[in-house]
Amino acid sequence: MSGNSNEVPIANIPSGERIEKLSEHFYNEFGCQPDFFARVPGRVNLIGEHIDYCGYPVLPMALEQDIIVAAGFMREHKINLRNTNCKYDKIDFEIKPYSDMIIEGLGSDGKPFWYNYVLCGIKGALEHLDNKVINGVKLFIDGNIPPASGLSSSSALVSAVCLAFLYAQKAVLNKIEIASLCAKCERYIGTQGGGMDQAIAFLAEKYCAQYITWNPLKATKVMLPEDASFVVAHSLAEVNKAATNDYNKRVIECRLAAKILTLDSHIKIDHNIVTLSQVQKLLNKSLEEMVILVHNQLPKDIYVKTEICKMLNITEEKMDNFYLTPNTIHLQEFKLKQRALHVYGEAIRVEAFRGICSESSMNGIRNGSTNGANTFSTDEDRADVLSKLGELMSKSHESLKKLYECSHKNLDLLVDISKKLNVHSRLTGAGWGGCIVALCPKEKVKEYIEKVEDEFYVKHCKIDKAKAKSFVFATSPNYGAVIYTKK
Ligand code: ADP
Ligand code: NG1
Ligand code: MG
Repeated sequence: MSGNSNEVPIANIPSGERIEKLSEHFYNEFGCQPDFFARVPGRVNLIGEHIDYCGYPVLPMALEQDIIVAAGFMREHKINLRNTNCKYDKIDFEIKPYSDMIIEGLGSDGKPFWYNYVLCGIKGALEHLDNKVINGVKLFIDGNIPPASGLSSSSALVSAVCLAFLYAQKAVLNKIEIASLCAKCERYIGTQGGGMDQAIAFLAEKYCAQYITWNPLKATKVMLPEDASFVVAHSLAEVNKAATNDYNKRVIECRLAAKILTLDSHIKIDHNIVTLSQVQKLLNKSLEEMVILVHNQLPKDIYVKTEICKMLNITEEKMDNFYLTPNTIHLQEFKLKQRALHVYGEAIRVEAFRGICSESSMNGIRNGSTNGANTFSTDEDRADVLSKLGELMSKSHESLKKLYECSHKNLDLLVDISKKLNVHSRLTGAGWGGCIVALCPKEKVKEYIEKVEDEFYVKHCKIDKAKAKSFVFATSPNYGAVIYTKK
């Protein structure tokens, strides 16, 4: 690896079947070898769901699964785009100024075209470059992150393309800058994401999760207990987040709750308040006090649009133009109490999770571990740490299911099956389908996976055992984004 540790690392092209096959695809299509590769991983969020866009810290780690883009320079200012998976159409386009790039359109399946995620990455790069392009690019994409499953395949795609395009223009960006740029440009797909996926994509490190904080963006290592293993299991329900308004509706509900919570504060209304964390700061209250405040100030289960406008002293037109997104403008009812209670509760759980990890890591060092990974003096200590972390994950799932209403019956079933096996788990990513992440003692992983295969995939989903194996896997923290090139 080379370069400053703040910059995206540049490494030699690794050998291996995946890169060789991708190069072969590239050669067969374009008649030349790729000049370089950009690799960006997917992620699993351990805890801190739906709170990044409220300004609260989250705790994800990078997966081994990734998007790899093989890239070749081209003199014409064009992009030739291909994918190793033939379900994703070939497409070529001219590079236009970013302000002329309109990213829209849904396929017959109601989802955005796959190349719209690519265009998001290109548009973001062009904006950063102020449209100064040196090279066109041939791009061949190869991905193995289960798509539309809460493991951040979309952000890996947007980020890998943005990184490849910037590298082709010889732009040097540090990890923080490019993570922020990618978070911003993925919003062109239509969802108001918070930035967690792009942050971990660039700031991840092997062997540890990251505690990610915002404004300014920062990642702090979190050493996980050595005996803990994280298992990801797919609910078999895929959901494209830009195809529905569920995600944006939650973002809006949180923003409206934030506005209303400032009303009674006797502090002059600050019109820049957008997030629930800004309100907490403004009111100078603890997270626990914010929970009480929500119960007092947002007592109703449902707030209607006209009522919210009255409370905020704004017209419906102003609400449409300044508060709502194109896909939420028609909404009449909002659940403000439930969403705000989830956010403050989940922020408390993230702090607790991180605290337990760092305390047990300190104990590990005291007990002679050299790398800060957490080892324990007794089996009881170890079981205690894992069960405390696990309980936080179970509570997170309950809150996402009941207060945030973003679970799915298959996710709930996976969580229940796990619970019966004495394993705590929760949905990970945006939800409404996708995956659970389970915390399992290392020595129980094989048995746990085996049982989940039997109980969920074979018995409930009627899938044969051999196929079931592809839907559940144990994972450990992996590297972030990298450029591979010949040196
Ligand atoms: P996720 O939770 O995986 O990020 P999203 O709904 O945000 O789910 O994004 C999923 C979309 O990303 C897919 O519908 C597809 O358009 C795109 N995508 C993901 N992986 C790939 C890939 N390997 N090649 C092309 N497009 C992909
Ligand atoms: P996924 O499930 O990968 O689409 C989304 C958001 C995150 C975060 C989580 C919920 C994007 C790109 N990602 O992730 O920012 O809010 O949901 O915690 O919008
Ligand atoms: Mg996504």
